[in-house]
Amino acid sequence: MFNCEKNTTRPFTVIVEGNIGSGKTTFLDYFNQYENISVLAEPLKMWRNCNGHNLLGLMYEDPKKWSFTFQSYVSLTMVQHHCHRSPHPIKLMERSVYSARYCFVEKMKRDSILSEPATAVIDEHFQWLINNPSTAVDLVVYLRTTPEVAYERIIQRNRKEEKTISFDYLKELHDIHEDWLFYKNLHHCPAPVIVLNANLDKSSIEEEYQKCQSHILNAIP
Ligand code: DCP
Repeated sequence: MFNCEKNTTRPFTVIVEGNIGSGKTTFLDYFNQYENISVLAEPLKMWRNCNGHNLLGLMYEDPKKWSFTFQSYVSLTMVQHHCHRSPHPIKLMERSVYSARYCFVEKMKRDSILSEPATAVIDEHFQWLINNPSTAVDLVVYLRTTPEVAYERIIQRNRKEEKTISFDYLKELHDIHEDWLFYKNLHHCPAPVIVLNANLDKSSIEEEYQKCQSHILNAIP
């Protein structure tokens, strides 16, 4: 068993989930204003530069060749965040080992992008991880968008690696997020889920955030 928080009290841990382009970064930026919250944004920088290699870019360029490498690295960086010793009583994480397996690896498995043996290795690793206390979470915030809105945002932000993302890919990833966190008929939810309407634009989204703000801020007396 590994337990990175050994001898410390585990912070109230919130994972922020939602399709690509659903607004996770904006959500985290908003909660950054609170002094008692540690905000851990996704380690995109690391994914774009693992000892000089842009693994995110490689994964989109040649998914069959690089998806296993990329998802292995995603898993490592997510575990690092799960294990992060928060100086604050509340920790907010962008994504988790759960969405890596239940959404992205799931999609790659369905599309035969990942071979059965590669998926078997990922699954053994994942099962071991989630049986350890460090990956426990207390709340899931699901930023729910339509795939149309998420797609439009991806086009607008124009990340060079993401140019090959098709609407169909995003729609299927959306359906997987929905089945996992909204309909709850795919895999298990690691904690209670709060669903927010993340289709709203920046001018009105903060009002929507209020729906989960007290759950998060009042989690620790
Ligand atoms: N990604 C992936 N596999 C994962 C996690 C992410 O292939 N296990 C990819 C999908 C995106 C990029 O990494 O190309 C970042 O996706 P996220 O949805 O995690 O983050 P965003 O930057 O899209 O978040 P948002 O726009 O909601 O702020």
